[in-house]
Amino acid sequence: MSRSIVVAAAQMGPIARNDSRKQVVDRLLALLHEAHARGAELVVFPELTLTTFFPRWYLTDETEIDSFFETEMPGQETKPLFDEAARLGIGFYLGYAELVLLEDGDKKRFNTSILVDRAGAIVGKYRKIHLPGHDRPQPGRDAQHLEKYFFLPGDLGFPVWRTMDAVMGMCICNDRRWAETYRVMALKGAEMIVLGYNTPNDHTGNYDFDGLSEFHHQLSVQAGAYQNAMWVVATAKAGLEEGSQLIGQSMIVAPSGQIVAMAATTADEVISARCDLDMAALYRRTIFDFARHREPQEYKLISERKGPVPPD
Ligand code: CDT
Repeated sequence: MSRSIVVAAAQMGPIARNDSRKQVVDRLLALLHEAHARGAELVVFPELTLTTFFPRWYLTDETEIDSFFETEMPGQETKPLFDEAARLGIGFYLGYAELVLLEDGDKKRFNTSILVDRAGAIVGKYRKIHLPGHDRPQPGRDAQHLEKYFFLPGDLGFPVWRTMDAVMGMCICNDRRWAETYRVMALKGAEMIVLGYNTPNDHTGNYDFDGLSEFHHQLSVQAGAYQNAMWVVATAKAGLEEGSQLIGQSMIVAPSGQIVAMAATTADEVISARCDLDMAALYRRTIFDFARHREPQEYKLISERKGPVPPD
C-alpha cells in the first residue's frame, strides 16, 4: 500500500510593520481552516511568518529589533495556532525570528523554523544556514537585505525527522538555492523538504537577474526535488510589503521535478496536493540510486573548500 500525505502550502500576502501578532495569527488560523477543509495533514507557513520582512531595514534600536523576535515557542500569541492545529489534527511548519537569551545576559538571534506534529508537539527545529545579503547597510540600495546583520548562521545542521509517517527535513528561503541543502538531507533519507521564503524581486539590485526571480525560484526548487528524489513544499510571503515586492509562486514539487500545485496570487492563498511518499523511493531505486551511483571520494572539495580557486 502506498504512503501518502496531503500537504498544504499556506502562502501569505504582505504583513505591515505595525501589524500585531494577533492580527497575523488570526490570518494563520484562517489559512489553517482552509487547509483543513482541503484535507491537509501538514500545513507549511512562510519564513519569518509572524512579522513583516524586517531585514529590509537597518534597525539599531535594540528594543525595536527585539520586537520582531520570539523568545519562546509557542508564546502567548502563537499558542492559539498550536491549540487549533492540534484540535484539527494538522501538523505545521512555521518560520519565525528566534531570540535566545543567554545566562550571561548576551543574546543570539536566528532565522528559525519548527516542525510541529499532528498532536501539537514540536518535533524539530532548524536554524537557517545560508544567510543572504549583508552585515551592514549597502549604500545606494532602496531596500537593504541585512540577514547577516540580524542573524547568526544556523548551528543545528540539516537534521531530518521521522514524523507524520514520513522522513522530513526543513530549510529556509535562500537555502533552497544551494544544492548541498537538499543533498545532505537526501543522504539522511528525507522524502520531503518543507520551507518558507521571502524573496524580494529586486534582491540582487541587477535588473537582468531580478527579472528572472520567479524563474530562479522554480529552477532551484524543481532541481532540488528531482536531483534528490524528494518532495519539496515551498511557501512564500508575497505581495507588496512596505514598498518591497515579494514574489509569490508557492509550490509543491514532486520527486519527478514536476510542479503539482502553484499559487496563482500574491495574497493569502492555500494550495494543496496529495503527495505519494513512495514516489521518492521509486526515483531512488532507479536514476538516483545514491548507494549504487554516487562517487563521494570525488566530492571531497565540496566540504573542504568554501569558494572557488581557479587554476593559475
Ligand atoms: N529571505 C531570503 O533568504 N531571501 C533571498 C533573497 C535575498 S538575497 C539578497 C532568497 O534567496 O530568496
